[in-house]
Amino acid sequence: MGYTLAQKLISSHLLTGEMKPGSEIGLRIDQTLTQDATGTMAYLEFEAMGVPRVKTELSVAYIDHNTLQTGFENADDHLYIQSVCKKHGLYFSRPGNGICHQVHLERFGIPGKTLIGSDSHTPTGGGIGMLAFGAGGLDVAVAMGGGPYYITMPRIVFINLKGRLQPWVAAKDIILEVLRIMSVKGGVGKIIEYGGEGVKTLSVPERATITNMGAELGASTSIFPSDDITREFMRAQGRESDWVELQPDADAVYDQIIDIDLSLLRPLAACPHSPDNIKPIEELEGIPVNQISIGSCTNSSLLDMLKVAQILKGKTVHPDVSLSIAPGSKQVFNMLAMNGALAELIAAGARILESACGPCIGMGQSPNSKGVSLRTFNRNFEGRSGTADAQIYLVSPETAAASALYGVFTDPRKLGEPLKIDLPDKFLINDNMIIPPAPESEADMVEIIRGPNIKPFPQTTPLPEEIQAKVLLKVGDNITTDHIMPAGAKILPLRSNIPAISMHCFVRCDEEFPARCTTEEKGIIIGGSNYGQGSSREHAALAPLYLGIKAVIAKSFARIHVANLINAGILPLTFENESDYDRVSMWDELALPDVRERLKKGQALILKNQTTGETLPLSSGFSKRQTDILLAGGLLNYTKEQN
Ligand code: MIC
Ligand code: SF4
Repeated sequence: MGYTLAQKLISSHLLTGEMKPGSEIGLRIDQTLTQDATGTMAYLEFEAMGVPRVKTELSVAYIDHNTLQTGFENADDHLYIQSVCKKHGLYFSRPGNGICHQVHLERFGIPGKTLIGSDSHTPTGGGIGMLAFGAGGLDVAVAMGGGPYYITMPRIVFINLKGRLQPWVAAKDIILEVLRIMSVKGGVGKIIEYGGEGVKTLSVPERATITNMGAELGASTSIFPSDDITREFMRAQGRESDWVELQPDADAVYDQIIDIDLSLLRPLAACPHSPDNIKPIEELEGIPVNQISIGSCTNSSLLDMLKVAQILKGKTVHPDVSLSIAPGSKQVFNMLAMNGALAELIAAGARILESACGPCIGMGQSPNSKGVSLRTFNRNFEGRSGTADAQIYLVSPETAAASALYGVFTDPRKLGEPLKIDLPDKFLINDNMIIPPAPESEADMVEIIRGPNIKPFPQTTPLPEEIQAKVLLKVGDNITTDHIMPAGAKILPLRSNIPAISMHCFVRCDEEFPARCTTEEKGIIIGGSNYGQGSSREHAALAPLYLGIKAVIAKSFARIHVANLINAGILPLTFENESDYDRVSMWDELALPDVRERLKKGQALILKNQTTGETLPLSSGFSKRQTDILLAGGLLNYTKEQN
């Protein structure tokens, strides 16, 4: 029986475990990336491990999230990360150089290599055939130190693309269709592999839009084969020598096959407030639009920007619409400037933003009250834009640009003549905003610059014999990390300061939560299904840790978040019977008797609800390694114990 493409890459990087779905495997990691909002913590953790030089083939730190400098905090973080890179052997991508995933694809990604990044959209690299995972900062720190990255061996879904897209239908519409079919939970425990004749009709930036937004399926990662189109892209980036061909075996066996006929797709939108709430644009046509934002790691390639420029050329943005555009990288920005497309965007009235995440993470451009905002981004969770009652829709650049002209939801197909865009044979290559590390011989002389906002990683203690605590919060299904640890211009600058950022934990669901935790000193959170979907931010585990949360008991968890909870030493437990969720209420006094002993012996855990007198069975299903991490009180303690 042959291997699928993902299985091939897993097998060539397998350090521990068996490739049996559901069992834990450890992978050798070739490359890592971080961004600044998760990076400071990751590097504090890396420093705490005491490894002098990164042991990966390549590690890069990007500055793209916290580029709005309304105080000293973000700029201090940038300097801290820059000095860490210099000393410990990483490349540093300066603010202004672009969004991590876009720049990594352009300048560093290599087909067939493994990549983990402290950002959930790291699977963008799957667009050129990388096996790329989003991970918590601590997992990235361990990988930089040469340690394996552990995941549960996923099942493999094959998405068989047939035919070719009709004019005005985009790669974004393909991934929105996949989200419609599978939902935000549908990818959990799975790798999504794309193949079929239709793949040959998709360029690398289009493939990367699709793998990027696979994160919204909850998938472990997504991947495309590496073929002649990949080769052309690598050649145009001056990196053809890094290209290798990668295809699945002809007799590969998949766990699930989904057929999508590209020629039948229409322009789609993800409606508020979930990326899987999909409707065709035809059904939304005519709804007035207040704001449009084009950019983010999903849709900010040169191809996307050139499409938008062609649509806006010689026209003016509708008077009721504010249109902002952020090119994904300095390369894209510079090429737009050189070929005149930037002038067209400016002339049409677009508000040009720097090459960064910007509005996607609530760093500016929050919509007006109850505003309707169309965005080419990947997440439309409630409140993420910075405006609590805004209505955010996720659409293709074509739909965004067409709607910008008419001021209402507009099906781009009505714009007539198809767009014609040729990607260049050669991209503009100028890596002057990427700073290489100091030579190893000079590393000792480099001083780490630590601003006053940078506070150490919170202390953890080994798991006690028994946990007794009250329910301090009960939430429903699909809680995102944006609920748990909101981002945005006010809160993001506190990413290096866990005590301060903790005071914003869960405030979007319950303003009193941090104060309640401070008074009670310890507590338990009850969650519904898919708890912790979305971002890889480990702050969604570290803030609860700081606030004294000992366990989260939910119907089910999202992949990266559950790993972050374990790494922080917080027990992520699931109800054996989902309906038992209803048997626990806010303020109930709960106990996890003999939890340490039971975990150690691999026995089932039970939950005693002392308020109702009921005993409820729990499932945990931890691997031996995860158990040891929890017993030690988190991955840092565990790693120190191992050394
Ligand atoms: C996001 O899109 O939510 C982020 C901001 O890029 C996060 C990382 C973070 O919270 O810093 C992600 O997707 O992992
Ligand atoms: Fe940045 Fe948005 Fe991409 Fe996250 S999803 S990395 S915030 S552009």
